[in-house]
Amino acid sequence: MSDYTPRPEDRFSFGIWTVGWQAIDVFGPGTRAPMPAERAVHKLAEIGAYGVNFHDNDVFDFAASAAERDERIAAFRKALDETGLVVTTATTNLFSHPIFKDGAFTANDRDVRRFALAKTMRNIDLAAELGAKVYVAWGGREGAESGAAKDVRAALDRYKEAFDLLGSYVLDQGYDLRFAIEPKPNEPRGDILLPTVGHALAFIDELEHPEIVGINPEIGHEEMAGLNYAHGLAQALWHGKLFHIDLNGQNGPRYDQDLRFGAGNARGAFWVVDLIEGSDYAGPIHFDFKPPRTEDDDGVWVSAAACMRNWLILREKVRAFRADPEVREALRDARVDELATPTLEAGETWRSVRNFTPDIDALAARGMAFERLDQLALDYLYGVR
Ligand SMILES: [Mn+2]
Repeated sequence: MSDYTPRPEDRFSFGIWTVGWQAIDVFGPGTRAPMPAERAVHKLAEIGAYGVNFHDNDVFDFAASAAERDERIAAFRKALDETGLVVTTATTNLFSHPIFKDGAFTANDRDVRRFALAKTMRNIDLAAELGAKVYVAWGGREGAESGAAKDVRAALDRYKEAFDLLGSYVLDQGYDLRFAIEPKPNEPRGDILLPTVGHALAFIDELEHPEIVGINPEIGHEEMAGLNYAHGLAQALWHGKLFHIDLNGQNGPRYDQDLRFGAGNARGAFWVVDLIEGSDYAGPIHFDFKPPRTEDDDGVWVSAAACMRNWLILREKVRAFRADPEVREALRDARVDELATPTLEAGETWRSVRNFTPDIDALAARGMAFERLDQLALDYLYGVR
């Protein structure tokens, strides 16, 4: 029997808001009691997590007085000290309060934008103090439901202005902190700005401090747009921009399901683990899921533990897949390694291939043997190999 016990070296982390979600949705009130951040920290430590990620308002209320804020942060910090859990990541809630109904950094109202920057800088101070290395920016309210209401090019100017300012702030303060933009196509806004990995990567190139801005792709968000999450991760790695990951489960293009990791698109999850295992990604293995509304407190911890368990199960499977001699042979037959060979020899130019004529009929007739390779992966995933 395999051992799927999570260990600190697995670097599993959870958002405080995931297990703390009261399951309030658009059709009804919460089904679970509010959970103070310190309880989430203690319970996450019990089930084997290594780190946590928090929004400012996961720890203290939006309307908290200075004294209440200090008291809530002290309780959070005490729980971190007692458990040894690491704060890997932090972020700002720029979406719940009605002031952010038209967005934060790209709200038409200038005072809202200025307040959003202030709120973010205050929480960056706390993030740095608690040792976070990544600061996530999910712009869920940055967008529109209608055409004329949002000048998208002006909104992108303001979005850039915000990241340029926040980048300067982090550098001026000497914080060891990098930003990770989290793309999402829609929900809560009808259309969100920076909707996919590709949009975000192109945006980062336009910033003043692009070296400290990367991305935080989420499985559900990419799959809502019908995209291949593992391919998005691979491109982010190729650009040197995979600063963080948000793992969960999703069943194709529909509302954001936030299922536990490994539920939803299981085949996609297999390739995600395979990619990360074979990469130099060294950040947290972070879960951003929501225990379904059907679950009580026990169910919350069952689903959180299952995120880690499913990662470890899939990790065992992808390692066995990669070590299998028959897989290695199938990879060769599929000529996967040949893609790593540059198309031109050293010293060759376009002149070398301008008149290149291969045996066209032979190449056209040659099978690629991809199905055998893919079935070997499915045999591992389905547990028969
Ligand atoms: Mn989500």
